[in-house]
Amino acid sequence: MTITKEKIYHHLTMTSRSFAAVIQDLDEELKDPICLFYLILRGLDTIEDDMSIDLDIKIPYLKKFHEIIYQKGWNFTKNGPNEKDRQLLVEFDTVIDAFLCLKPAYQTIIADITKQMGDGMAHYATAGINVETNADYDEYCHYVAGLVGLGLSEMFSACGFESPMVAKRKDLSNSMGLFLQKTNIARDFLEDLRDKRFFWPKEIWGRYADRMEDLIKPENQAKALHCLDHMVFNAMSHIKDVLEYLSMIKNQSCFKFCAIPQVMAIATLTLVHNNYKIYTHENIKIRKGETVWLMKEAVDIDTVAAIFRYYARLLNNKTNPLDPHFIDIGVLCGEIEQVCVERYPNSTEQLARLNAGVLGGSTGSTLAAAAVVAGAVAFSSTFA
Ligand code: D9A
Repeated sequence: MTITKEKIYHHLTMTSRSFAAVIQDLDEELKDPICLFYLILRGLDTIEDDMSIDLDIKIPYLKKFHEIIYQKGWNFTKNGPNEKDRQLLVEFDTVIDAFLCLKPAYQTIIADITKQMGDGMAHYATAGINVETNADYDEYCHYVAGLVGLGLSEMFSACGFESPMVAKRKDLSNSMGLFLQKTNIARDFLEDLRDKRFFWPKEIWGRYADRMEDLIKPENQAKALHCLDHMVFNAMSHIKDVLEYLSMIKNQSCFKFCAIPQVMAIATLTLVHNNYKIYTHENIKIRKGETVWLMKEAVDIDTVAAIFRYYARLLNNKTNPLDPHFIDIGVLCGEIEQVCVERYPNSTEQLARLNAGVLGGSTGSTLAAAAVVAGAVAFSSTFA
């Protein structure tokens, strides 16, 4: 048994860097179930992702994955040699052994979400990922990310750490996934374009270009930035739900587990906003020091609300006044500020502390201060 466990956490650290540490900080009751949920979803993803596997082979695996996780000894060697998490599937029998040791209640939640996600992926693999409208975009993100939020919420409520209301508010759980996924989709435009994966909805990019590929042409720079800011605006629509979800989470380890990815997302979205590098460079990431600062601060709802206010202000200041969504983004940022002041009044005091720390460099976050400078530079360049 302990041998299986070592293997599991080895796979976890191999597949994700910072998120592995966040999972390992969870209370004992949820650590293994959530680690295995993560690895199983990662396995499913690794089959879906691999364009070297023929569809007639791939689709049955996607549809049956929720049964495969109960089959002792199963593994998968059909991934191409360059697939990043190939080894996880080669040794998937170790994941299955550990999954079968979980309490049945957790097994059921994981299998149920895996079934729904596998069906969704099979559908998009067959029909092609054709994201026309904003509703299509929300639907796609629901299958690949919103369902994860739903499953985790069910686990939180099932173990009694959180109220049954957390599992009941599926709308809010869904938004937790959509905010993360949409931030990544905005950030990863170039990488996804290179891999011929088109996630941006035509309802948005169609206003700025005839073909999505045209966005990277230098002569279309202004339109491309307007389009990017529209994608940022679309992602921001989930922030109020995210804050409401986080305000329901009472268990300290669950709170940090949920809050850290969300504060990383708002920091990333702020970096992406009005940033032409999205179209010229892959791997746009927030600085390591900023990540460390966020992981340290995201401890309670008042501080998290302060972090959202902090980034909403930075983000708002980065909008080009000539951008078609200048006012829309301003209104959303104002609403975030308003909701926080109303529901989390102590966030004002936390915000003052964060600002003092960043400017004084006293939180050991000189890199966060650098982010302020970068924001100011980006702001001034909007007028250049
Ligand atoms: C999550 Cl079990 C994810 N996804 C994430 C990571 O956070 C969410 C995949 C599997 C699981 C959980 C997550 C965390 C906490 C609460 C959540 C939640 O809902 C209530 O999911 C919504 O991104 C992937 C999806 C977005 C598709 C769901 C965070 C993560 N961060 C990466 C950072 C990066 O740059 O990708 O994985 C990392 O640290 O490697």
